Amino acid sequence: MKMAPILLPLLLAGSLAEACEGLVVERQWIREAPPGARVMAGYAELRNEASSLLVINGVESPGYFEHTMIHETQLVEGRARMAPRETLEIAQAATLSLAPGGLHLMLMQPVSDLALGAEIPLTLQCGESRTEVRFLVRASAP
Ligand SMILES: [Cu+2]
Repeated sequence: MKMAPILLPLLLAGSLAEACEGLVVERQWIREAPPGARVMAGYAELRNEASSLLVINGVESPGYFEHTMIHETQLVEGRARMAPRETLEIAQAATLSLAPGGLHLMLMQPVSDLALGAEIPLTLQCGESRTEVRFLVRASAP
């Protein structure tokens, strides 16, 4: 195992940030988009199993999307509009749904077209903590 001394520092560097305490992500998916699409959206069920409020304050997907944000779709005078959200707050033992027509992860400027069935890593940020989850590219909700 001559490679071990080289690989070990890389593995340690990648795991320096602790995972978001109590965060459980389920049914996560990214809606398939036509080739050349500049904007995609990610959805999931976020559950807080910690004993305190969980605050998510960012999302990123380096290598897959140039720019990512938390968004909320709201009906304003009968029209759907998207607005950025700084944080998602999830009460103890609560589940927050990111779903079409509501809260979502706005995934902009994909580095390349994402094929149906691809698994894309997204990192959710909770203060200094980070949880990486692989989102499946699907045509519709799981
Ligand atoms: Cu959006």
